[in-house]
Amino acid sequence: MLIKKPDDVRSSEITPESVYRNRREFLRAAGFASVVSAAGLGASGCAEAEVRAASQLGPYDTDEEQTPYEAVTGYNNFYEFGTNKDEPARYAHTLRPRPWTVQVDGLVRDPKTWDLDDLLAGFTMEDRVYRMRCVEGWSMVIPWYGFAMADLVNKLEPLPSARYVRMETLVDEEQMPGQRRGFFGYTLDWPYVEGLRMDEARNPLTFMALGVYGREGPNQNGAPIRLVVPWKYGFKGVKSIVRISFVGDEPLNTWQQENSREYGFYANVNPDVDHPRWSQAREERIGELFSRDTLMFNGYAEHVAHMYEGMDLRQFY
Ligand SMILES: Nc1nc2c(c(=O)[nH]1)N[C@H]1C(S)=C(S)[C@@H](COP(=O)(O)O)O[C@H]1N2
Ligand SMILES: [Mo]
Repeated sequence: MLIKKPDDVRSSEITPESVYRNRREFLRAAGFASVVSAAGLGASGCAEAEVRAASQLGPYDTDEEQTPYEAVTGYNNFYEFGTNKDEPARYAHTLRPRPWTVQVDGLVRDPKTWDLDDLLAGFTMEDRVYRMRCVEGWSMVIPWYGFAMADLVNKLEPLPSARYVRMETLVDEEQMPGQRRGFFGYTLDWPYVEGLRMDEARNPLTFMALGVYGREGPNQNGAPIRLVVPWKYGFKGVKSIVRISFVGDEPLNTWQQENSREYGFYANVNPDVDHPRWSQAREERIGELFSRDTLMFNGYAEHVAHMYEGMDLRQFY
């Protein structure tokens, strides 16, 4: 699909840096509610970069209004840079997305450590506009830039005994200040880990994103490479991946390890199964005034429901 990249935008459409910075300060000071209203202003034509999709959506793209660039890149979860939504945008500049290596190991034909650019060689980059739903109850529509995870799986040739794929984020206190114990008061057990069943990893919707809005980066969205699984809650989308392991057993993910009563392996978006602290029936779409119903599998049931036939989704949450 076609996306108007920041490069192509007429200069009169672009927010001056100072206005942009002030908007950031404003978002930072006032938190979630103002992200919503600021995004609303953007949508109604306030001067800011109109980096939006043009026509020609592909078969997996949603035609819903895309969340403005500054909310996509200014309101993030990335605990390696702090637990507040504005902190990744403030601190992620210390991450160095190149040179970057990805260790590939486990049940795979050729276990080895790849330079990222060699790993990416031969893939065709594309844009995918997906609904994204965080378990905390907010959602966005994000135009991701990257390639199908199925292409990566095919290139790496897992053995038939591989039933799951496990992915890890970088551990480096120097690049990721949130990993310093006590720096932000609260830390996870690093590295951040996520996993998928092999059929989920090969599903045509599953995407490896290098960036958003038609280009690589920015760091706070998981540069240089992160997972995107639009029918699962946001936390499945492990960022800044340095290791991909093909394994036989279901991997324990970070949030399961943190609190297995609240977070499971599957994490499929399901309005009928509530998180112990948050109802999942409705969601706040960033940029909209009124909440909306959350859809089964985040609206992607036609592409993914068959993978879970016969499974009790209350048990496998
Ligand atoms: N390494 C790492 N990956 C992560 C997280 C994190 O804290 N660390 N947060 C997750 C959560 S909870 C969400 S909602 C998404 C947010 O992605 P975005 O900031 O690009 O919208 O990233 C996921 N990936
Ligand atoms: Mo999330």
